[in-house]
Amino acid sequence: MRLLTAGESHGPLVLAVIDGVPAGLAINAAGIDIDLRRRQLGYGRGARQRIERDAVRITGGVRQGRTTGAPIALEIANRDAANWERVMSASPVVEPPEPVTRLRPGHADLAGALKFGHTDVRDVIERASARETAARVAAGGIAKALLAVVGTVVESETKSIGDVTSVPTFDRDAVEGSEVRCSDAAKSAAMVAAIAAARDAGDTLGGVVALRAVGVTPGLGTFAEWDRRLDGRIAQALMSIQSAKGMQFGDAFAAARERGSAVHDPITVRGGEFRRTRNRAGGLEGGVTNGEDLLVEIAFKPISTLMKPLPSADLRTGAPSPAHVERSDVCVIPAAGVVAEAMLAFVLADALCEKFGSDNVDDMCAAVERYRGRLRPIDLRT
Ligand code: EPS
Repeated sequence: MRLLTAGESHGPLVLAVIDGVPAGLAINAAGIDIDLRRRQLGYGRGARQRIERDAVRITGGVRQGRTTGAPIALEIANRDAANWERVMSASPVVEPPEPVTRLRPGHADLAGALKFGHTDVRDVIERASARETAARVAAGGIAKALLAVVGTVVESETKSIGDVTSVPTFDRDAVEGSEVRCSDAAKSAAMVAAIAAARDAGDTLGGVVALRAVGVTPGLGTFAEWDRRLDGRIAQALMSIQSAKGMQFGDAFAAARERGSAVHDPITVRGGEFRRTRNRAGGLEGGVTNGEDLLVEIAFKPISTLMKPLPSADLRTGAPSPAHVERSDVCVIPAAGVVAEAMLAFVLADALCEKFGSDNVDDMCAAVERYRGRLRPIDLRT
C-alpha cells in the first residue's frame, strides 16, 4: 500500500490517495468521520478547530460501499479556506499578501525557506502544518477497516503531558471520555491544569502517546532485509508525524539498563499456541511481529508557535526579531494519539497485504486463515 497526501493548511482541502488496497473491503465513511472528529478534539486545541468540521468525501476507489482495487481518493474540506482566499490563491492576486519572514525556532520555517528558496515562510508553514494529519487519519480509517477483517485493532492513550505522567490502561470509554484522552481521571485533570497554565503563560506543552495494536497477525515484516524490518518501518511512519521526536517499542529505554534475563520474554505454549509470559519486546522480534500486542510510545515536542515568542531573526534582513506569532494550539497530544493510530494501522495493513496478497480481501482472509493453521509446534499441526 502507498499513501500520498496533498493540500495546504489554509487551502481548499487536504487529500489522501491510497494505492494497493484489496478489492471488496467494506468502507463506511461515517466510521472514518468518527476518527476525524476524535482528531479534532482535546483540551489545548486552538480556535481553528471551532471552524473546521472534518468529514471525508470519498472521490475514488470505492463503489457501493466497497473498495474496487483502484486507488482510493479521500478529501477533507478546509472550512477556514474561505478566510484565506487571497493569501492562498493559486493564481497571482492584484494585492499580494504580506510575506511572513520572522522565523519560529522549532518549526520548519528556517530549514524549509532555505532549502526551497522561499522568500515567504507562508510557503513552508502551509505544508509543514499538522493540518495534513487530517488526511492521514482518513487514510488510517481505510487501513483500520482492513485490519478489522483479520481481528487487529489499534488504540492509543495519552501517557503524559508536560510533567504529568499516567499509566495507560487503554480503557476505551475512559480514554474517549477524557478531554486529554487519558484513562486516569485525576491525571486527566492535572494534565488539563498543566495545559491551562502553559496557555496562560503564552507557552506550549508536549507529551508522550502510548499506542497498542491487539490481535496482530504474527510474522508481519521480515529480518531478511534492513528496509523491510517492520520495527524500522513503523518507526519511520510514526516519526514522520509532525512534532514527533522520539519513540520506543515496549519499554526499550528501561530495558537498555537491565540484563538480558530480565528483558527477554520467555516462550511458552498455551492452548497449542506459542505465547509469552510477558511482553517487554512490544510485540516485535527480529523486525517481525510475534503475535503479542504491539506496544509503542512516541514523544512529541511542545508546539513551536509560541504566543510569547522566542528570540529569532528575520529571513529577509537577518536582523534580530522575535519569532512570528499566529493562531495555534497549546497542546496537541490528544490529537497526536489519533494520528499515531492511523500511521501504525497503515504500516500494519501494508505489511498484511505484502504477506497475504492485495488483490481481493476474501483471498487475503483465506490466506491468513491457512497460515494461522501452521503457527503451532510442528508435532501439533493438523
Ligand atoms: C498548525 C497550526 C494551527 C493548527 C493546525 C496546525 O492552524 P491555524 O494556523 O490555522 O490556527 O490548528 O492544525 C489544524 C488545522 C488541524 O486540523 O490539525 C500548525 O502550524 O501545524
